[in-house]
Amino acid sequence: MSIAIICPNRDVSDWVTALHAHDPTLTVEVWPGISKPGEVEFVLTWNHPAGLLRQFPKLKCISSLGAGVNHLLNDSTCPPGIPLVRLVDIDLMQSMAEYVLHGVLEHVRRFDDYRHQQALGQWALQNGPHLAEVGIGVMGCGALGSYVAGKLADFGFSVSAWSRTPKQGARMPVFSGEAGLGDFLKQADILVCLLPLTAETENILNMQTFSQLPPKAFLINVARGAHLVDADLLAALDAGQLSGALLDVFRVEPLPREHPFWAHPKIRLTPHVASVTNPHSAALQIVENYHRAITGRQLTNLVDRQRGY
Ligand code: NDP
Ligand code: OXD
Repeated sequence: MSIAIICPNRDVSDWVTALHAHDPTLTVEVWPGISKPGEVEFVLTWNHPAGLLRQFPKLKCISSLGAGVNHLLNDSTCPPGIPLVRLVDIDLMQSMAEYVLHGVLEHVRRFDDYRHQQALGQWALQNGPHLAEVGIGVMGCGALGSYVAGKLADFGFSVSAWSRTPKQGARMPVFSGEAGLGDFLKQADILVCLLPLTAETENILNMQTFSQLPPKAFLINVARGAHLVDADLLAALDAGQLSGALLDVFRVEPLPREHPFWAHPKIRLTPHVASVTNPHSAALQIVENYHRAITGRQLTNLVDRQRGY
C-alpha cells in the first residue's frame, strides 16, 4: 500500500516530509522512481503525464495537488471509476486573498502611476476613489472566491460575486447563472476571475464580457489562462475599454517569451504564483483522504466529474 506523488519537474521532498509528519507509517513513492506500481492506492498529482494513471491497478483515489482539477479532467485516460479529490485549504485561500488585495490596491491607489512618475522624477498627487465607490466583481463564489470576496468587503470595497447556482444568506450580493451575468458585470470596476476551468467557463473573459463592464475596468485573472481570450484583452486595452490587467495564469505556461503580454504597458503579470499550496498546511487533508480511501469511507473535497469542478 502506498501513496505516489507525480509532479513532473518539481521538487516534492517537502510533501513527503509533510505527509510523514501526519503519518510516519506511510509508504510514499515519488514518480518517476515508483518501484511498486501494483502497490499504489492513492495518487497525489499535478500535471501528470497523460496515460500514467492507468498504470496502478489498485488505485482507489486521485488527489490534485492544488485546488484546480482541469489537469486531471483533461486527461481522457484518467481512470473513469476512480474518485477525484482536490485541495481546499485555508493557507491557499489566505495567500490568494493577499494576491488579489495587493492587485486591487495597487490599481486603485495608482502605484503604477507613481512608479512611472518616480522614473521621470515627477512629484504629483493622483486622486483615487473612496474604496466604497469601487465595485469589485468576483467570478466564482467557491472556496477561494467567497474567501477573497469577504476579505475585499472587509476592506471596504463594494463587492459582489457570481456563481453557477444561487446562494442564500451571503454577506454580499451574489448573482448567478447566465441570467445574472449582465447585472453582475455592470457594477464591476474591477473583475476578478476565480472560476474553475470548465466547458462553460472557457473563454469567458472575452470582448462581450468586457463590453458589459463599466468603462476603464481593471481585470485580475487568477484562475486559468484559458478563461481569457488573449486577443480580446489586447483589443480591449488598446481601445481603452479596460484600463489594465493583472494576470497570473496563461494558456501556455511558462508564457512564451514572444507573447505580447510580456511587454504590454497596461499588463502586469506573475508566473502562476497567486496562491501556491503549502505542503505543511495541506498534508493533513491528504493523509485523511488516503485513510478514507483505503477503508472505503466518504472522501472530502470530492470533485464532480460531470460538473467539471
Ligand atoms: P470551487 O470549486 O470551490 O468554486 C468554484 C466556483 O465557481 C463556485 O462558486 C461555482 O459555482 C462557480 N462556477 C463554476 N462554474 C460556473 C459557471 N459556469 N458560471 C458561474 N459560476 C461558476 O473552486 P475554488 O474556489 O477552490 O478554485 C477556483 C479556481 O481557482 C480553481 O479551479 C483554479 O483554477 C484556480 N486557482 C488558481 C490558483 C493560482 O495560483 N493562480 C491557485 C488555486 C486555484 P457554484 O458555487 O454554484 O457551484
Ligand atoms: C491550483 C493552482 O489550482 O495552483 O491550486 O492553480
